[in-house]
Amino acid sequence: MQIINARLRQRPELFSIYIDKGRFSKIEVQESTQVASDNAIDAGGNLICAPFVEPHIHLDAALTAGEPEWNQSGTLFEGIERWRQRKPMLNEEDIRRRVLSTIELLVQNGVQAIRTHADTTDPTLIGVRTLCALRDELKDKIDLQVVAFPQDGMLSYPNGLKLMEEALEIGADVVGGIPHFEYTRELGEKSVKLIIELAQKYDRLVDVHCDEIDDPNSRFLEFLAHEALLHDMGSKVTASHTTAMHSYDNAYCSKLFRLLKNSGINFISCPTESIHLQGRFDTYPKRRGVTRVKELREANINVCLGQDSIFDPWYSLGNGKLLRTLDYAMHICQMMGYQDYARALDMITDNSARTMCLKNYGIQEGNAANFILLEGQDDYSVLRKQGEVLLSVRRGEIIMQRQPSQVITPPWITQATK
Ligand code: 17E
Ligand code: FE2
Repeated sequence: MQIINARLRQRPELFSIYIDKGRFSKIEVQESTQVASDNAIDAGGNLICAPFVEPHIHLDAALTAGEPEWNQSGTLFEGIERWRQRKPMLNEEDIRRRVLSTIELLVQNGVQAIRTHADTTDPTLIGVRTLCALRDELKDKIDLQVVAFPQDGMLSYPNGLKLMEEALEIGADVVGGIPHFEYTRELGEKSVKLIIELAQKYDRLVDVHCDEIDDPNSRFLEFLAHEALLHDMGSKVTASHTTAMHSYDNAYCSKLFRLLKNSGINFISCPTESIHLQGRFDTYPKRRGVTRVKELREANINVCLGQDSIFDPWYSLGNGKLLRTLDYAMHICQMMGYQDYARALDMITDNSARTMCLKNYGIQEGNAANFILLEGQDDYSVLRKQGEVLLSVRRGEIIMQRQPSQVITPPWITQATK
């Protein structure tokens, strides 16, 4: 396979990209625009980019909004309650159908790697079983990581710890947790210690729903980061959401950032989800409840973005488009400075790949030939246009292709802009 007239991020030139046996074999600068031929894909001057990565989504709950009841208050806590009502109705067929249509939506929008949470606070563990089975079945098509996630609490749900361990025996890739939702602070801290112990015992990654609340006193993040530092496993540990950080005192935050940096842990923010679920107990002024993405980036701490939900008890919109999630983040976290545009796409590509510890990721000779083609000739135009993903190639094979949309405008404007 050969791609011609391609642009790469942060490079003004046109490139030809050659693929052999599923790998990038040669990437070279073109002297001028090449004429399209039958055996090459013409990128038309558009941007070739590493595939989008979805590092945080709950596929087990996707497409269940309103079943059996709608989340009326819009809070995280009512979402958990509505999901608790839905859980007894789960079965393999139901989960497979919803997960596969959500993955299809993600693939249509340029995603090639997904980290999904699977609720372990269900005595049947049907979500964990089904998602681990799908991960294995789809392993040549998409990278799927499964987080064993104790939605109702690892230590506050009957047999929660035993179920977590069973999920790891079944084969979940990542140990999850929800310390801010455990009944007490002590249980929350104890749960974090256990998460780290389990990750070491089973040699797994860690991704904790951490301080997903507007309470400025929810400080499990410092505990998690310290544990990661102590055991020298920061690169394998992720703190998701950390929305309480929005409400932390600035002086505390300044001290906290030193630990965060030293620990080397990763962060995932889900800006569309958090702007919707948080701030619900405020009147006005109303907090945004999104973690300090801009400040984390400025401190050179790895931070990436996820969608969290697609039509589930917590969030009833969502369309699989990470460019939309990124657009929200740039608005909510006020990241529209000149330098921000150059680095924005990192938050749905490279940074997420690093969080998931993906190997072989990126457009580089020798790496697996995984990439997408975006509408726009550079980062800035892609971000501003919010265009479609035109092509997705995995190991040298096309897995998704879209015709660019054509718009017909009236002659008075066509002539005026000539
Ligand atoms: N569960 C949770 O604890 N938090 C969330 N944001 C979602 C599920 C979607
Ligand atoms: Fe989540």
